[in-house]
Amino acid sequence: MKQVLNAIQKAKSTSQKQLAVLIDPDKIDLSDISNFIEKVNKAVITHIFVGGSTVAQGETKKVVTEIKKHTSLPVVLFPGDASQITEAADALLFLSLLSGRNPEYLIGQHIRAIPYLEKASLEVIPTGYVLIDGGKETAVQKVSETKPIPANDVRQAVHTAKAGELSGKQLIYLEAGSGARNPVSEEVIRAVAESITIPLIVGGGIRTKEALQNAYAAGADVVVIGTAFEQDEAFFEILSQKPID
Ligand code: 1GP
Repeated sequence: MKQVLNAIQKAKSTSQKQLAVLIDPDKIDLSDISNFIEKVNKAVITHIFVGGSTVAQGETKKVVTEIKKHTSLPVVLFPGDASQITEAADALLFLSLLSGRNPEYLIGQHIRAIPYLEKASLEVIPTGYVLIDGGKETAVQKVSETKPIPANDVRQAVHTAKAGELSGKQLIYLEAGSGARNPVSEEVIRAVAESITIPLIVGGGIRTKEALQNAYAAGADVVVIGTAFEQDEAFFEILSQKPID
């Protein structure tokens, strides 16, 4: 049963916008998780994504297990590599870095993931991951040794996302990179959203309610925010003041 994917597809079909908080296991203390998740539960958040570019072996499982003690929200792995896969989560974004030309992140890590997946009953969601230049070199770039699509190359972004859909991806994740100086532009989001029929996730550098609403208005179905919550937990309250349009 593809429960997490089905729920995202259903939300898209009824124009309900979704919001994921990204937790990087390397940046959160286990002892802070219950407090953090309490705020997540009160905010307008629909998913908890867990992952990072480089996470120590075993840390993701500990963090996911702790998160699950405090929430009923779906916990979705957003892993930088196969070693972050744990069946403690509900689903896995099985990411192919389509903007890059490094075979390790197009298929290599996927093959390495199989021994972990054979042991787990995780929902696996084929996801096309498209990195757009966010104005500074990001961890994804460094780790994957790939270049992002230039921020103004709308055509390349659209063609990459469309190729992902046609090759069977169930989601497209447009990413400016964690802590990006500039989020993905509304022009790129709009053009990509209009060219695909599968749900569109957008993340990287979104730090204000306005930027969040702009991403939704341009066609993002799910927005992912990590840094803004890490740096200022008051952001939860800002988002909770009024329902998201
Ligand atoms: C990173 O898209 C996510 O993969 C979230 O980015 O940390 O900049 O919010 P931020």
